[in-house]
Amino acid sequence: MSTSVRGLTLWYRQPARKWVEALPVGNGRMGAMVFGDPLRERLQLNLDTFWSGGPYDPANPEALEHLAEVRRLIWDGRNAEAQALANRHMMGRPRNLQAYQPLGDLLLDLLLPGPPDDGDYERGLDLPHGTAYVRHTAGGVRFTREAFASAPHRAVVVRLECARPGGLSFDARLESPHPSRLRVLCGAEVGLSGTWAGDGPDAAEAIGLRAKAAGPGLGFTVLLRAVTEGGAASASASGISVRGADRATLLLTAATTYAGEDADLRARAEMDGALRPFGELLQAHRTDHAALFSRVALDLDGPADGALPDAPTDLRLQAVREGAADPGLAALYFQYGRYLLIASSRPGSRPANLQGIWNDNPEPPWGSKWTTNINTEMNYWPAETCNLAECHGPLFDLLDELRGPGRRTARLHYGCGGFVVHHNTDLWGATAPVDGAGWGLWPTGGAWLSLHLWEHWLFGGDRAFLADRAYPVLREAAEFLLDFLVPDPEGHLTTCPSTSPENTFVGPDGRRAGLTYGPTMDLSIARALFSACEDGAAVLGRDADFAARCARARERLAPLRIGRHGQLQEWSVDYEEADPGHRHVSHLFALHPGAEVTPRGTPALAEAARVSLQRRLAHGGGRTGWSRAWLTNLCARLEDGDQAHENLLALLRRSTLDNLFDDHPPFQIDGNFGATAAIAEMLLQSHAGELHLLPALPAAWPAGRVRGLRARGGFEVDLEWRAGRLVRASIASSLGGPCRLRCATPLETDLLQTGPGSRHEVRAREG
Ligand code: FUC
Repeated sequence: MSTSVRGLTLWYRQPARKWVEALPVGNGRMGAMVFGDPLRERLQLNLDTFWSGGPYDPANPEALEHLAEVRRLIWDGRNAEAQALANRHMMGRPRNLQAYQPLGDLLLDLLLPGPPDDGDYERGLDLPHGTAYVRHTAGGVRFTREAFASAPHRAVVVRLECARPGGLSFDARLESPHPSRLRVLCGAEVGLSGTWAGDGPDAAEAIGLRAKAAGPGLGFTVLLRAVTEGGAASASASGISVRGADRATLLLTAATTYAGEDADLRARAEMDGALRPFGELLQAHRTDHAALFSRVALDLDGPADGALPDAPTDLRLQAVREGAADPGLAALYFQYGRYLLIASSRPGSRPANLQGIWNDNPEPPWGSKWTTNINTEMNYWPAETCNLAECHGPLFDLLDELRGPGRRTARLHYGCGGFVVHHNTDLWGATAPVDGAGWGLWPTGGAWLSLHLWEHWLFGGDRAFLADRAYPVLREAAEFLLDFLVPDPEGHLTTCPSTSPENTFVGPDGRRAGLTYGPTMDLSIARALFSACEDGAAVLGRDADFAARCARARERLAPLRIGRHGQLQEWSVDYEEADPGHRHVSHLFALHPGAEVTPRGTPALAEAARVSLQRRLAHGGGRTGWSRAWLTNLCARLEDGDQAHENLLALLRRSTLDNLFDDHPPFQIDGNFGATAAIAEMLLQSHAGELHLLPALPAAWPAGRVRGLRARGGFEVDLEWRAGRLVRASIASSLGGPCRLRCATPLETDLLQTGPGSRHEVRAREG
């Protein structure tokens, strides 16, 4: 294997003993975790539409009658009482949402000619090809396996090969934690069909699960088909047996009843589509995967003291945990983030949830759902900059689906038009406030999600997308806020009730609370949303009156404020922070992912943001993986490359599992995506109306190259740098128009006049 391919491979000298050591493959819809044991292979399987429960709407018709009183208590500074009242009357019913479910397992018992030979084992995940592999010998005979999830053929494919003709024998089984039954469908095919286990207390008890919803749960079907070359395959009630084959291909397809379809028929149709020669499946998968993956290349060079760049990934990571510098590992982590987004979010699939699409637990942490007060958005931070704009699509589909229930929640809970989404949602489109008022009564989730549509437009400049897809959603999110905003005691417009996600303060009554008015994040989101509506309406030449309303409201919003510690205030009132090291840094939204605060545009506020960030860190902040990833992005936006790098190192050292999954703990995928975005943000920024090249280059990466990063305005950028200075940049424009450049290295020019389809080479100025 060439070093460059190995450089983009996660690899190990032993099989996975635990789920978080297994390696993920996915096609957006289906996911599998590949363990790689020579004797007993396990692929733990997921399908994006397999969730607990059934259709429901937690919106609470009683909420509205208590709104005025909750607001009054907040204006009176009785925040804890307001929160208690809201907890009693304003929360969704039920209070907890449904959870993403594991589908089952493919288990292979291999009949080897002898015990696996010592020291001749390797498994890995080849990121450029999108395949997991296992290679080993047993009794001197070489065995190889390859697994991938094909998006074009909508199937998980496992290929088994053996160097000795006729030497391949194994038994394949399907299992599920949910009540299910296996059927023989033909000579070499079995099907496992079942229903979500929480469907009835008996079934739930059987796997130790609380029954969560009455009514029928989702049904599912997994089909397994063996195609052998040489030897024979036979299906029985216990699975498929393959004996004496040279090679075998296993095909897995799956479906649920979520879309109202018959799962058997749907899985059958998918299997019919996937029944192609292995070579054709592999070729189609590689072409499809590479079309996305290969758009971006990154090499980071720098001091690598103590690094083990040629060692297996777990040992390489361990060296970093023990203090090694390893720029190549950061580059691998970056590409892994891109790989994970490709694998968990594809056109037509559900968006990546808290665990992407990989979950083995019927009671996963936080339901493995979509948490919209940071986690879901963070999952999509790399989508545009890291050249995977298509992978953003599932998030837009989710937003479309949430608008219906979100309108109902807006009306029932607040008497408002437009649509609202609170801090969590699930497969059934729940939009009501849930869990507890201190976290859940946060009405700006829909507005934040909608801004992702605006970003997609800013990067790609697709006018039809803006007109048909983005603007109508942005407008409706803004309509909710226009109705919901109320004057605060100073006469500014504000959100009330709301919370600064998950953080608490000491209220004027001396009691700790989370519920208040005007958390800074809400106001920044509102400003960004109103601006997007104003700009969108102007581009499209429509809705002048509505845009004017947005502008008037925006001007009346409470401004960003600097508080008693010199920090960017987290709430409209400069409360005493109950937990100054809290993991959320919501009040810094204006710096990232927002663009309201920039070092040159608003230096005083940028300095206050820096103080806030330092305060969080000084009090033990950044404890979770995603929190670290956010801090890394924020440092990049402050153009502090060394601080950004330190946070990235902390993420690798303290919050990264051996399979390079982000560790909240437990595993949560947002940190992978957030850090991937942060690395891009360290190399290129475009949120301030110019292309800033190498805005936050750390001393740890003095030399490197990147190809294919995207910037707002339809630009694609390649960069090369040495000794901490830019050597050359190549900028391709899809839309044309002026392009202003900024770089710490003086450039030959800082203004390009681009045309659609043009490419421009820019070099550092001599001398
Ligand atoms: C938010 C965070 C937690 C966790 C959960 C899924 O509640 O505060 O840390 O990430 O989402």
